[in-house]
Amino acid sequence: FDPATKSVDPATVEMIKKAQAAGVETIWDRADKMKPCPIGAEGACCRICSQGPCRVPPVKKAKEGEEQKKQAVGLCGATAETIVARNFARMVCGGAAAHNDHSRGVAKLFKEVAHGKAPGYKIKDIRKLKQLARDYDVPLTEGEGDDKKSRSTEVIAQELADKILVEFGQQDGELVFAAKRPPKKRIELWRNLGVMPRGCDIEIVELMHRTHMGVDQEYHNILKQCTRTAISDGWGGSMISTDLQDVLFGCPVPVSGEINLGVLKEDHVNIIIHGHEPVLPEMIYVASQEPEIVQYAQNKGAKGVQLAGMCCSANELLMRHGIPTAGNYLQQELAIITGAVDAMVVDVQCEMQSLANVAKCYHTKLITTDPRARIEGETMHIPMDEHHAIEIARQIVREAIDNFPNRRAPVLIPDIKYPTVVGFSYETIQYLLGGSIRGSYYTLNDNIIGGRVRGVAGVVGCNNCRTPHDSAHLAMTKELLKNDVIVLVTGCSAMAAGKEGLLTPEAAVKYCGPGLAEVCETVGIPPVLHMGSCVDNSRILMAATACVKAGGLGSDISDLPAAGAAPEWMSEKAISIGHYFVSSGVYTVFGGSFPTTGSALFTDYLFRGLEEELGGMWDLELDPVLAAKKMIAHIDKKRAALGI
Ligand code: BF8
Ligand code: SF4
Repeated sequence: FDPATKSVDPATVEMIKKAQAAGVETIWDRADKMKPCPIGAEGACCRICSQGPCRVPPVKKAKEGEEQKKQAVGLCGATAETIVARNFARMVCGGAAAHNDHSRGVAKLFKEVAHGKAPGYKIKDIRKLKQLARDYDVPLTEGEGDDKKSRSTEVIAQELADKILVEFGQQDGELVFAAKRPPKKRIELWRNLGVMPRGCDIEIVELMHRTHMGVDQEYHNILKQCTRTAISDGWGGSMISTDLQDVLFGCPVPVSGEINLGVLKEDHVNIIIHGHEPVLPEMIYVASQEPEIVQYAQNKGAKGVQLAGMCCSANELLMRHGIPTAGNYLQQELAIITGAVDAMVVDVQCEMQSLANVAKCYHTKLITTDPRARIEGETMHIPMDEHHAIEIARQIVREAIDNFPNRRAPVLIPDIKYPTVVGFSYETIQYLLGGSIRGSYYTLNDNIIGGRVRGVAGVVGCNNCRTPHDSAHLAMTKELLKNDVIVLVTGCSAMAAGKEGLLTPEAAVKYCGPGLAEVCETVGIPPVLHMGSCVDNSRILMAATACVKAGGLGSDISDLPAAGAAPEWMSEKAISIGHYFVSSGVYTVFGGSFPTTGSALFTDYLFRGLEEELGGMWDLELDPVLAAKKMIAHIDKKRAALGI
């Protein structure tokens, strides 16, 4: 195959060529050989019991004179609707479980830090800690009258940690953020529909149960529990991780950085931090800067230690420390193929098993760090333990340094990187907008009402090797900008934007319509705002809520001139995220393929039926520019309803 057809990113194309020349297999080689099963791709294959797999692909309408074929059902009688809905539900489960389990780890670390049992970590953002304490009804003061005094940070954090940890295993009641943070109307809607989540784990377990053989076999009812589960992700686990990570590691503020494989340095020890949880990477960052470590690297002939991120760990490190990003999901094998990576450190999620093989072709040490995620053929496993995190981090960095003299393949680092300005947390946007009338998001609303900004779009999610790498993110984002729609990005989409130079204030003049360009220039922001990793999609929920609360744009998220998209999605997490956006009232369009097309009825329910219930709905559009146009049409529909 021609590498130029696989990506619009020149650094990626250059490295695929290098891989081909060296005979190293990458995901694109495998994709060429393996075509997806068409029945499975539509969600129309049930394999949840051993009487199957039962395949129930849609039947074509008979031509005149032909006999109409009957739609197949599973051996147990399960209809296409039930089978497709169950498969969709289990994707929501997988995605929500990934986020909520990540979150649990952060909450447990937070408790250890609060008790002073995790050396090296500390509570960095006291303001945000206090905000959380207010949400969870943890008092900030004690005593009465003249005896009233502030409680210590530690005491507040200890009580807060216990209250948050309870939410993971909570059996009934309501998740605090879901019941307190969204607009009032949304909270009432969820309560009336019976989809307010009770806890972070219970919704996933119940949905797994209900999609077991012979349980819930009515697709509306299955979807209802999907909604509850997805909300427990977006307004539960994901939001808890974002907030606690900010408390522990600092709430992001604007910071500049660089992105693409060109951030690797031939004369430095290069360490790629790949995965999702910032807990250990924060310590690796500290260790890599220690004078003894730098000296150790120099003793081995390197000029220093270069950390670079990959996937969502990259977003976490870039947003908080300006550590450069090597690339997004589809670039993970390619980073090793540069021949310059001395260690790739992985934890959980989105790590290809093929990394072990690629690493073997080079000198790279593939170091797994999470007992939940081992990779056959890994070079070594150094398990994270928050009580000894700094020592573990030092050990990892030393392993990389020790490996520097072992480089053997010719090193080729593409000379391609782009500057970025990132760090747009919900709080930072509020600060930058700065207006004092009715809360500062009113400044944004004012620009939307005045028409300079037509609307807001979230463009998020993965890369997918079935779509030319980054192409859909970029085509969609540029179409939105041209039409004065401001774009919020996270995950691999944010990195695609960064590599194209869209995360710079200069991009405003180059890509935006006149209204949006003027607003960005006045405020001094890029037209595409990097809000973080995939758990940080919760920041987008908070920004949307702030727009509603600032006034002038209706009374619920579903009233906003806003839309969401994941044009290159691939993971179950993306489905859970998509569904919590839909459940929060957002029109959400995916690209590539959609895993429910095996049932026209169920798909129609997701794409049209849900609008009436939730105010948000799903869509599928393969052409990213057309998808952007659909988002703009939705934005215009909402503007018309608001009379603006
Ligand atoms: O959580 S966008 S490919 S890296 S799943 Fe994975 Fe998708 Fe990238 Fe981050 Ni999110
Ligand atoms: Fe087939 Fe029903 Fe078993 Fe699914 S649950 S595999 S449809 S018999």
